[in-house]
Amino acid sequence: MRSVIPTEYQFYDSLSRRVIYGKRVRENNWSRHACLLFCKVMIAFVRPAAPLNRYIQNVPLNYIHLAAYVREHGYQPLILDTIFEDMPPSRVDELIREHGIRVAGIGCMTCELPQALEEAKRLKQAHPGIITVFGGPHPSGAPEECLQSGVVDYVIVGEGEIPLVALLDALRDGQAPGPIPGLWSMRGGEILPGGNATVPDIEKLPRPAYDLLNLEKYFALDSPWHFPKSPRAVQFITERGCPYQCSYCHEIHTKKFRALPPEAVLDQMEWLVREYGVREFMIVDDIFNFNLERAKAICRGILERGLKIHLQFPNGVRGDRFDDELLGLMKQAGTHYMAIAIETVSPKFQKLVRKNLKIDKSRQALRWARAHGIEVSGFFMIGFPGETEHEVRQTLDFAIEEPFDQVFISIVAPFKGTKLRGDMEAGKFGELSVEGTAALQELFPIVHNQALSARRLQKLQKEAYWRFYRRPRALLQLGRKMTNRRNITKIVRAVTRRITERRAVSVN
Ligand code: B12
Ligand code: SF4
Repeated sequence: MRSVIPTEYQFYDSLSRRVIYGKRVRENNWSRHACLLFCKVMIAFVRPAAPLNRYIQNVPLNYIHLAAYVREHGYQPLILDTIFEDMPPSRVDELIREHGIRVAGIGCMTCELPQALEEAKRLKQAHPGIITVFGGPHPSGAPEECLQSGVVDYVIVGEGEIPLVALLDALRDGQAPGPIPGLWSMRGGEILPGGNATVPDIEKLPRPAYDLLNLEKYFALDSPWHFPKSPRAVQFITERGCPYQCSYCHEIHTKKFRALPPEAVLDQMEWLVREYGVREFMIVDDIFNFNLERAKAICRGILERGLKIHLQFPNGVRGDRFDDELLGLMKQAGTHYMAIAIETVSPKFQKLVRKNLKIDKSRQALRWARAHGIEVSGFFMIGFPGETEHEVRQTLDFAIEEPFDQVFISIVAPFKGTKLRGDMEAGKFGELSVEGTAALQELFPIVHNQALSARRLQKLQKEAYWRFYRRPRALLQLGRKMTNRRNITKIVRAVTRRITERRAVSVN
C-alpha cells in the first residue's frame, strides 16, 4: 500500500534495524547510544510465527506496552516481529548476538502456542544461556503447561509490566528472582506459582512504544473483515479490564475496569496523528463503553482537538450500554464500524454463561448505530454445554433477521484460564470434546454434546452464513466494499473460508 503521508513521518530506527530517514532519527540514535552505555540487560520480544498471524494481522499491542515500561526502567527492548518483518530465524539470531540479548520474551494466544514453544526451543539451542519468559493469554491460563515444556524459564501471569521489570532487575543484579506477584517458575521439577499480576494504575504507564515499530510497514497490514477507511490504521486500547463475568472470556486484565482518563487517551491519539500520520484507530478495548460519560468525553475531545481520524471497534462493544447520544458522538468523532457481541439470544444461556446481556437494549443500540450510519457486525457463539438445536437456531435466526451488516458465528472453544473451562474441567458444566477440531486438538477442545455433534454445529454455522450472505442486502453490502483489488481478494478469501472451513474451531 502506498503511503499517502509525506516522508517526514518515516523515522523508524529501533536500534537501526530499519533506518528510514526523517526528523526523529537523531533523537532515536541518542537514546540508543545512551541505552547501550547504561543498560545491562537487553530484552527481545519475539513474535511467534503462527499461521493465523499471517491471516489476521495487527500491531503487537502486548509488546509495545511491555517495551515502553521496560524502557522507562532503563532496559533496552527490541521487538522482533518475525512475520511482518519477514525475519527468518537466522536474522533473529543475528540481532540477538549483535545486541547481546539475554532475555527473550514471548507472548502467545492458544493458537500461537506451538510456534511460541518452537521458537523458545530454537532460541535456547542457538543461544545457550538465554532466558525465556512467556506471557499473554495462553501462558496466563496455563502457566504450568508452559513451564513443563522445558524450554520456558519463567511465565508471567496477567499484566506483564511490573513483574517483568522486577525479573530484569534481579537478572541484572545476578540474583535469582525472589517471590514476585505474577512470576511463575520451576525449580527441581517443582512449579513455583506466583499468582497473577496487575497494574493498579494504568494512568501511570508510559505511552505504548509505537515508536519501536516500523509503523509504515504495519499500515500496509491486512485483516479479513477489517476495512479501514484509511490505510494508516493502528490497533489501540484505552482501558484494561472488564467487570462483567462472562464465563468464556479471559481474565488477563482482571475484572476491574481501569481506564485512561479522556485527556490521556486524546494525548496518545494526537501524538500518533501528529508524529506518525495515523488516520484511523482500531479500538480493541474489552469494553470501551463501560462508562458512557468517559466514552462521550473522548469523542467530544476528538472533535474539539480537530483530530481528523476514523475510528472502529472491531473487538466488540457491550450492546446494552449505549444511548443515542453516545452513538451520535461516536459517529461524529469518526466511527464507521463496530461489532456488538450478542453471543446467544437464549435467556437461559445468557444466564448460564453469566453474560446477562439485555438483548432488547442491544437491538436498540444496533438500530441507533445504523441510523447514525455506523456499520455493525454481530458476534455469536453456538455449542454451549447442553445447548439444543432449537436454541442454536434461535440465535442464528436472530443473527440473520436483525439488521447486522456482517455476522461472525463461532463454535464455543473453552480456553484455558476461563471460568467456563474451569467449570467444565471440574465436571460442573458439560464435558470437553476434541471431535471435529482436527489440528491442535488438545489445544482447542469444544463442548461435548450428545444431541448436537461438532459436524452438526458446523453444518448449522455454514447454513447460517449461507443464509446471511445470499440475501440481496448482505451481497450489496459486500459489493460496496469491493472498491479495490485488495478488498475483493480479502472478501472472496474470507467468505470462501467461512463456507468451506472443515474444522469446528478455526485456528489457521
Ligand atoms: C486486540 C485483540 C486481537 C487483535 C490483535 C491480537 C494481538 N495479538 O494483538 C486481533 C483482532 C487480530 C485478534 C484476533 C484473534 N484473537 Co484476539 N484479542 C484481542 C484483545 C481484545 C486485546 C489484546 C491486546 O492487545 N490487549 C492489550 C495488551 C496490552 O494486553 P495483552 O495482550 O493481554 O498483554 C498483556 C499481558 O497479556 C501480558 N503479556 C502479553 N504478552 C506477553 C509477553 C511476555 C513476554 C510477558 C512477560 C507478558 C505478556 O503483558 C501485557 C501487558 O500487560 C484480547 C482480549 C484482551 N482484552 O486482551 C483478545 C484475545 C487475545 N484474542 C483471543 C482470540 C481467541 C483471538 C483469535 C484466535 C480469534 C479467532 N478465532 O480469530 C484471533 C487470533 C489472531 C491471531 N493473529 O493469531 C483470545 C485469546 C484466548 C487464548 N487463550 O488464546 C483473547 C484473550 C480474547 C478472549 N476470547 O478471551 N485479537
Ligand atoms: S465478553 Fe465482553 S462483557 Fe463479557 S467479560 Fe469479556 S469483555 Fe466483558
